[in-house]
Amino acid sequence: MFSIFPGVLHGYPESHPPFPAGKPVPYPALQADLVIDYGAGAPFEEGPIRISNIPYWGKKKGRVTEVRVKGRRIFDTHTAHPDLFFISLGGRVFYTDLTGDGLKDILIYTWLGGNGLGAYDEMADLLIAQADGRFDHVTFMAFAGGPEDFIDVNHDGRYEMLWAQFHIFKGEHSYWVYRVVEIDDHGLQLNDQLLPGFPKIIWFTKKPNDKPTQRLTTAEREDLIRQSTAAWQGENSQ
Ligand SMILES: [Ca+2]
Repeated sequence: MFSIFPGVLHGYPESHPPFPAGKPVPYPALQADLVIDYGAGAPFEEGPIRISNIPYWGKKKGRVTEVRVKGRRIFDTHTAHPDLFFISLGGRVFYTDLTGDGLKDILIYTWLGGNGLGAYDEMADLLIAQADGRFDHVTFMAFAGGPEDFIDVNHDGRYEMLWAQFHIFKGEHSYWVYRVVEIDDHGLQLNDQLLPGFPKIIWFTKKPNDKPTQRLTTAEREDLIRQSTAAWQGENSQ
């Protein structure tokens, strides 16, 4: 899990979690193998799949995560995000079945730098395995993303993602906004109805807090959720 303080790397904010703090999350949690870790150079291979981190050519900074299937490059982070790559310091890759079809998917987090909280903004690329051996690619922004963000909220063997976002609202107070994202065979979509109590909005305080805020009026809450939805639609390609 993640804390807003430097040193711990991933997951939703441990200090402001969307579930009661200090207790197990009450839903099946994703088990995911970390097969590439930031600067690590060793490639991962399984069957026809090869995943590697290689230095960003022409620059001293940054690494490219590359995925090949039967030797053919099907994805690399530099081509997928050329405008962002000058600030990237590489990524982490998890190899796991998110959709419950028995085929392992590839989840790539590329670090884009802190956001002022001493925290981590990341570009996430999800390659969803298809029965014919291809992968469908979707992109989303993650705040300190990691496997902890994935739980099976409706116990159907297919994981959902808790999407965490940090909003400064009306220039006064800051809030964590948690949304539920459904993962189907080809992409991602917001579906808060899957989990009672979501969207969940938690006031950012200096001390840990897991309680949904009571500070917002209904109109303010709806406004904040609209901003969150716009951010999801603006930052994600499918
Ligand atoms: Ca599910």
